[in-house]
Amino acid sequence: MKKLGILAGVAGLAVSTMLLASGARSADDAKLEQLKQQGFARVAIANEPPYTAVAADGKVSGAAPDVAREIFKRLGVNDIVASISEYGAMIPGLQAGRFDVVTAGLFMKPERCAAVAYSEPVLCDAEAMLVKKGNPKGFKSYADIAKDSSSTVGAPGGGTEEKLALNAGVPRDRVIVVPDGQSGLKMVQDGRIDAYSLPVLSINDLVKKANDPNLEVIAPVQGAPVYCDGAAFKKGDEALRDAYDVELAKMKKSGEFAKIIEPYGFSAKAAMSTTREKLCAAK
Ligand code: 6CS
Repeated sequence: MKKLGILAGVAGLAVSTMLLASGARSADDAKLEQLKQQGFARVAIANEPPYTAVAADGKVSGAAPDVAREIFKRLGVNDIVASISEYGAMIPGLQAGRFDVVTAGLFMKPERCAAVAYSEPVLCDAEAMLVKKGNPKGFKSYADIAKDSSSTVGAPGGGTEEKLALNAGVPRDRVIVVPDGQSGLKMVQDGRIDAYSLPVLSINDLVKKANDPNLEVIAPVQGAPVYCDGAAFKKGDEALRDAYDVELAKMKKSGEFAKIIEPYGFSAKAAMSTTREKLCAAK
């Protein structure tokens, strides 16, 4: 997997300036033209299957990058180059120009919708918790964890589950930031945290691969909404986002969208039954 240095950023800037001088219709068109010249779009991912995955040989897959790769191809951008990022660092990285787009299952929520330009919905999922077999502390919700002063829950830094646990009243020192799925799984197995929370499909993927009879999945987490992500573009790149949405809508209509995401366990119907407007307005 290639990481991009300052050079790519500087080259991108030079290309944009040249294209604007060449009469590209607007700065927005220049962005798509810049990506076409660059030959790839720099995407932020988390490496959390089935949303995003990086194989040992660096090959990037997962429902979010696969949809993005196909759409960018249709826009004339031949490939995507992925960088792994913590969820909490994705939006700052996008705003700093380190990525061209976040395609990682970054769920739409009002505060994120205010910070980026989301595409229409792509991947929807409920929340889950991984616990020891038998769910010894009887967790059904984040509030249950809050009520038990000896309990801890692990979640991604800057992620939705961390926010949900804190908002449910779990004190900061009992919400443990966990860098990735494998670490979260091990921490539950070793009893270092009482629960590890990720979206349902991510937890199910971890449990399937762990093949450990001493684990149990609580899904859905009571009181937690079903979220949907979208591709997240930098504010100012709305024309690129709109071009992306045109292709996404065509793929949803033709069935090609379902063909990409449903083998990963996602529902095309769920994404097609809601909109960015509704998700960004959700309380
Ligand atoms: O959007 C988020 O914050 C969450 N999305 C996924 C796919 N995994 C965990 C993360 O917290």
